[in-house]
Amino acid sequence: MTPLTFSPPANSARFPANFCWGVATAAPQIEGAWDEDGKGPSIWDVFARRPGATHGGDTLDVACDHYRRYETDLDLMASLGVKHYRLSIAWPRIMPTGVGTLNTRGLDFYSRLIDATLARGITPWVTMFHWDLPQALEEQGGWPGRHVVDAFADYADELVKAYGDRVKNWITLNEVGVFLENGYGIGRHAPGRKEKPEVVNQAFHHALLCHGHGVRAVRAHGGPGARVGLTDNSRVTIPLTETPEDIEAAYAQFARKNCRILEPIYRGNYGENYRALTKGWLPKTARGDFELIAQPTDFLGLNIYSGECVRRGAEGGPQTVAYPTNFPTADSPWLKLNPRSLYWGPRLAAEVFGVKDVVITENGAGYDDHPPVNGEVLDLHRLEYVRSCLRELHRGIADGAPVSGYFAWSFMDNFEWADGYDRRFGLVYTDFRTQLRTLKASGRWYSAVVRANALV
Ligand code: PNW
Repeated sequence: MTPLTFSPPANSARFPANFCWGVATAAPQIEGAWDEDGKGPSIWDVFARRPGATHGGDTLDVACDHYRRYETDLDLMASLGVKHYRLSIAWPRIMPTGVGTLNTRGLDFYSRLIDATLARGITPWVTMFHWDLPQALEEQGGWPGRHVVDAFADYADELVKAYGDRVKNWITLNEVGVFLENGYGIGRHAPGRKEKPEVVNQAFHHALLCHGHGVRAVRAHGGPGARVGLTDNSRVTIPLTETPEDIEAAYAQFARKNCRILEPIYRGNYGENYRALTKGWLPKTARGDFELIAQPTDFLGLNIYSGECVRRGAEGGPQTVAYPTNFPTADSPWLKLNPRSLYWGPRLAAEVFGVKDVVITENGAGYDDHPPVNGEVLDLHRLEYVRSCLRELHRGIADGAPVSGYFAWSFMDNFEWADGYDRRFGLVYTDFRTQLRTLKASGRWYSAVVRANALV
């Protein structure tokens, strides 16, 4: 038999020209140097010290020591061929108590980091807030209090004034739903509070206002070509069967499940779904709130790891179908391995809320990888899952989903919040004792995908 020829990549696996391939991290998860150069404590610095708050009592004190090692970390990133890097700025480095005097040494650090990124031909995408609220603001009531909004407005102005000449891609807040539900609802994340739903929903309103101020700040000081969006962990509702009935059910359920964030941002009000959820209760608002919240943005960032399955129920309405308890997950039990979420997430955002440009700002898988053997970490589980996710993302783009970029979470293993250093999401393995970095099999594969602009 004549041998088959294979000339990768197949056309069916190509991504659009100019597709943005990147990697993502967040300041509190990688930087360490928690009290250096004038940085104030964040709610996570304080929370992690509470007995039992994190796995093994892990703290953010050292993390990946990226504050000192950023040059070599960026060298490694550049060697992968990645051209976009999503990073976050630690508010308590810029304003140690959340308000007032700027900390010059903190400002200088990010100035050097941004320059070092650009010097390697990598475009920075900067998240203004990735969960590390200055502890001083928490002591005045935290997110449920409206003072956070004024503080954030000043902070956002200062960031865009300081870096807007070099940073053109801004993300206001990361995953409002996760940091508020976990931090103020169930108490699993900082600051560890368990408040009534009304208090949590009021905090949501304040976070939306902060998003609005982030957009306002970018429009005011961002200069030519500046773009801004929110990053949301929208609940992705996957039609159990891709038939008209189940797809319709998935659309209805998507609108309901995401009504606290996407309704006010894309429709400028708390609508029917919101009132149904809160049984008519509405947050305290002030004049002008919705003008601020619903300002047009340039893209929606979606962090997609998983999704829930929806079908048309017996009564004709949408029904979420629970996963069986033995449905496959990553080592993070919440991460049900359902790659179809990457097909449906962008489509639903576009078709239900009219989003014109979606950027996948995080996707990945948390596993307890084994330490390197002969310099290799063979994380085939992560590689295969992320590959399946990209296959579905590609199918979505082919069907018209407006997706312009994808960031892998995460560049390197880091502080995984309540799971501490136990749970790894990196394309690069971090030895937290020696700070040695080892590129995993998934990282080598991802680099090939980025270089080919195609699935390989
Ligand atoms: C995101 N869930 O968090 C965060 O943006 C990252 O900082 C984090 O490291 C990463 O995903 C991995 O966890 C999430 O329970 C935390 O569905 C929890 C959930 C989703 C995202």
